[in-house]
Amino acid sequence: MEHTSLSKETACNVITCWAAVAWTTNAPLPMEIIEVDPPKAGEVRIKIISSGICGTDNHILEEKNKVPLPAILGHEGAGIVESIGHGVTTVKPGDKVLVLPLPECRKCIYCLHPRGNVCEKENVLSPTGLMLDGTSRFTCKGKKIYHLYGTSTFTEYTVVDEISLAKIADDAPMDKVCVISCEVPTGFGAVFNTAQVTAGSTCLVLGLGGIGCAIVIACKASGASRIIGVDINEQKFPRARALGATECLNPNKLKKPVHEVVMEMTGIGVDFAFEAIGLIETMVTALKTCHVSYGVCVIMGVAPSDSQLSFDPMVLLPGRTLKSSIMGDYKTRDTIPKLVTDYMLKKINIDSLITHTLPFKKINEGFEVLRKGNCIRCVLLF
Ligand code: PAD
Ligand code: ZN
Repeated sequence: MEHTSLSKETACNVITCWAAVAWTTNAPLPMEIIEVDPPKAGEVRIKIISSGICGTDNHILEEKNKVPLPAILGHEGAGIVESIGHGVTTVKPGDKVLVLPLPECRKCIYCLHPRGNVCEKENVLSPTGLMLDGTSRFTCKGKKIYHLYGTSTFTEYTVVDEISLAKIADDAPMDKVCVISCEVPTGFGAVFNTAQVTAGSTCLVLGLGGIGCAIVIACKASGASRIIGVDINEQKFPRARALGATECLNPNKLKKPVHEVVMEMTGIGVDFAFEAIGLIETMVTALKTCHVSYGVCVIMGVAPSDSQLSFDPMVLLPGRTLKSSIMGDYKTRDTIPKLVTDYMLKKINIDSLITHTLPFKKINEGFEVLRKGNCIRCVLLF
């Protein structure tokens, strides 16, 4: 038998449950009854307990980033293992887990490289929306529904490959730790791993949403003496200031372009600039705002599908560095459980990154408050 499990009532059976199905873009997500197949070999079925709404989910719904549809979105989730497929060894039913939008197979050349974190098993640049065996575990109204980045958390139950899961501590607070699936490692890793921000440095953070605010926290923890935050939505400023931003700018209220204003404010440009919006114009702004000789620009924002980044190469020639990373350069399965433990030991604070919680069925309200409100991260509770 291919499927083995300890959860006797539901294991081996198709589960019928509620999910928010993205049939199309630029429309609210309808709640639908879906069927979730049992996990096949190497797969795990999870009952989702909480899920964050990430800017990337919003980009997909606003059609900026293309993925196969209809799909169940959401990639930042905490849950409990309901059943496991044949050969799964690292988790068992009842375990608390985080889903990982970037898997770690620990066998491919990327995973075995000391710095590699983009496992070759997941095609991050062109997502298939399917499990590793090339099929889907979701159906709705007789139609196949795609997965998202091997995760899909806007559903009461999901199925993921074992390599896209991290077992976390049994006493982890499940209403909070979902943001350690994506928001926290992306922002913290951008600062600690990708940029390696130094004490006393000046940092610029473009975009003060979930990722930008996680970057602000990590810049402060690294000892940055000046952290300039930029956002067109001033409702984001109070939280960013509370987390460590020393100044906040609204580009729409400036008489000059942001890079000129920051050059004047600093005299020489910033040591580190982070783009956490996902627009090519602000990526170029981040690059031009760095110190001409030793400035480091890190792009975290996901640019619209098929867009092209263009700038005068002389901007780089004197020595500026342009970098980028996914999930903060962390090896996900190895590091994310440690971030959960660090949080539980109060070594890192993630509570201030969660500004809103809503019941799962109010997911569309969550997207609204992310788009227009003072939301840093909205966590859906199931
Ligand atoms: P978010 O929607 O919470 O934050 C984006 C912020 O940018 C909001 O506060 C907006 O008001 C602000 N903004 C929008 N346009 C502008 C503008 N023109 N100038 C200044 N500010 C603006 O999203 P998020 O923080 O969850 O995600 C931010 C980006 O990071 C987004 O592109 C997302 O796709 C990307 C991301 N990358 C990774 C990765 O691993 N690299 C992981 C997760 C998210
Ligand atoms: Zn994300």
